[in-house]
Amino acid sequence: MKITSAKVIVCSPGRNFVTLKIETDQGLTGLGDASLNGRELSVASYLTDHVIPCLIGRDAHQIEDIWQYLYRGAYWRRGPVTMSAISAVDTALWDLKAKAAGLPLYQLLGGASRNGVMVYGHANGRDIESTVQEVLRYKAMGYKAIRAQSGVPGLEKVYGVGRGKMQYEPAEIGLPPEHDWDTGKYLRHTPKLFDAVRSAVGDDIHLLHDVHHRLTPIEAGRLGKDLEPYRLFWMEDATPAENQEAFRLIRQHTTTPLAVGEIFNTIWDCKDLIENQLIDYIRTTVVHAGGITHLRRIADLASLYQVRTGSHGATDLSPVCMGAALHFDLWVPNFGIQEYMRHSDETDAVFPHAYTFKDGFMHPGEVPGHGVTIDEALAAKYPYQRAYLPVNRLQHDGTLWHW
Ligand code: GCO
Ligand code: MG
Repeated sequence: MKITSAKVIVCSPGRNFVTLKIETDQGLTGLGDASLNGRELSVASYLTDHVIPCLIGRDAHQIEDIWQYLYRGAYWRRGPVTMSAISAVDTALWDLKAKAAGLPLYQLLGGASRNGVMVYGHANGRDIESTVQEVLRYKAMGYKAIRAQSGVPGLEKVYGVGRGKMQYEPAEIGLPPEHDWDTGKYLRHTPKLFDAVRSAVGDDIHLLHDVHHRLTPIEAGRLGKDLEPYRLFWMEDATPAENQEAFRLIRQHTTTPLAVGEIFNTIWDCKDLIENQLIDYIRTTVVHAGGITHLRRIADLASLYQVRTGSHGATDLSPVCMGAALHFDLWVPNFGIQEYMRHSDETDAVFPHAYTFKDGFMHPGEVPGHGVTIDEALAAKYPYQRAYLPVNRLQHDGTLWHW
């Protein structure tokens, strides 16, 4: 099965997405997600200018060799732009191989290890009361696991508190908006939030929280300790992870489970975290961590240390990534949970898909491939719009902080 052509489709049905479409001499096409929030055009250019010319004429079945060719062969390794591009190629090739076999992708990985994929949804509110109401609304929709984020008194905007009801979308059209941050206010508020949420929702629902890289290791240790009575499923991105050793300090202070990895793009970003058992969940995902081929390697390393998967699944990852991730999740032995932030109706219309949600679980469907397609004519009606994630500054003196 020879690759005859490939192209990049950039569209913005409510937000920007980059999609790679590969065509073969057998008439089959494969799709891969290459979306990188706020840096979309760099990945599009990397693919169009540097990757696609090297793909033409290759055997689409040689997924591993093409992966190594694009990773080792580039000489320059890793990084989100490169790895998102490699991910898109890898996802499209797995889609093609599964279509050629006439099987849903999870069957090629080794078949289903479970009946469905437990997902967590996002409940967020401006204050504790409205967040509690949102958590109850998600519970009523059937979710077994819910992430809770709330506005913090004295801060104008806080990560996780969205505009829409079902879609949290932090990127804004234009240049990066600026948010303010105060660690003390956040640390005083968050245990109160979970006290209220846990007593309203009962013991049977898994609760999650995203710190979004804002704390130092010792502050994260303190928050983890303060949240222990509420039995969180995980505390996410408690501190920036460039220094993997930083997590040792958090671990020494709390039994709240730790999740990290949505901005990682290779196994090297999480190797020490996993081998030293400093985390409980690894959040690397298909689109940013080298596709199915590389994610499988990360999950296998993690399985040696009882670290489970918890793939990133925000709305800035397209339905193509979501579909591929669900096939991966259905198979991967050390599955933990999958994030599921629903896409807007416009996005869903551009990317028809086979995956479904029922009672807190998702299933990728039985369509050959990963089960997600693109309506190119509709996509063309939504041209790219420049948009950026916010930046954060400390409230008391304006120092640029982690967003
Ligand atoms: C999450 C993430 C997202 C990111 C977003 C950035 O846990 O879902 O933290 O909300 O902020 O994906 O592009
Ligand atoms: Mg996160």
